[in-house]
Amino acid sequence: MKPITNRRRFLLDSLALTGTVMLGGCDGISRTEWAPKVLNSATALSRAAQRALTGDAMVEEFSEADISPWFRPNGSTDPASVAYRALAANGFRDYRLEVGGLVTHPLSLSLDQLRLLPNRTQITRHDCVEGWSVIGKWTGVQLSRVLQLAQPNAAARYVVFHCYDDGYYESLGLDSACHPQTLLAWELNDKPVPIANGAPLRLRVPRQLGYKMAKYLRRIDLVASFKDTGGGNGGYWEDQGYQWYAGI
Ligand SMILES: Nc1nc2c(c(=O)[nH]1)N[C@H]1C(S)=C(S)[C@@H](COP(=O)(O)O)O[C@H]1N2
Ligand SMILES: [Mo]
Repeated sequence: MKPITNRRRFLLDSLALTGTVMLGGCDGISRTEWAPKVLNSATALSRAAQRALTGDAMVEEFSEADISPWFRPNGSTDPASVAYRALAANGFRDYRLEVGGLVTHPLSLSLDQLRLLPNRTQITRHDCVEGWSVIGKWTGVQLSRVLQLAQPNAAARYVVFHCYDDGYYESLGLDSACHPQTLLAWELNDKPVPIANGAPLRLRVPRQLGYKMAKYLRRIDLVASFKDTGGGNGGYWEDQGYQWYAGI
């Protein structure tokens, strides 16, 4: 057991982790929930087919020897927004992840606070829809842990991820959001996530295609529907016609 230092206690208190009973979050999510009505039937079908085959299965995790020498960056690799440039110039010390929408406890989490939550490290394969794959080692916190703190209310069905490269966004159903391999990651291959790969914090959801894994996370919103976000299809690439679930 690590001693609880004053700093650690301060960070924990400011998360309201002490003296609160954590219920809800991912605990109440039905594992048999049917594909939501907002999906077009082709997407709903492929999602149902995927679930029939894999259920809540974990994707394969690899060994250190399998790690790709270079984790090929794709899409945005250096966001130009004023807000992002300011954060990067200061080594992301002022970074906060905002968690809001349909939650009982909106959160504003520093990287130090996120690191105090239980960590998970996983070596997984990243599959881009363009047809290439890379294997990397990611460390972060399970998204389910953060949702437990925020306490989504009963109307919440989806988690929407907003990014610092303005215009990019993504969404997951609560089932994917609560999967044990779904992480908010701050380390790639034992180092802080490089800017090219989504610094300081990016989503990892290795059962789904690369474009689901939003980089440069700015804000996470719990919503009942994503039809009023962006083009209404649940993500930047989905708005160009790509599948929403995008299972691998
Ligand atoms: N914010 C943001 N997230 C993003 C993208 C992007 O352009 N912006 N590209 C996506 C795509 S298509 C892929 S394959 C992966 C690439 O992650 P990488 O740069 O770490 O390889 O990030 C995804 N997440
Ligand atoms: Mo991709």
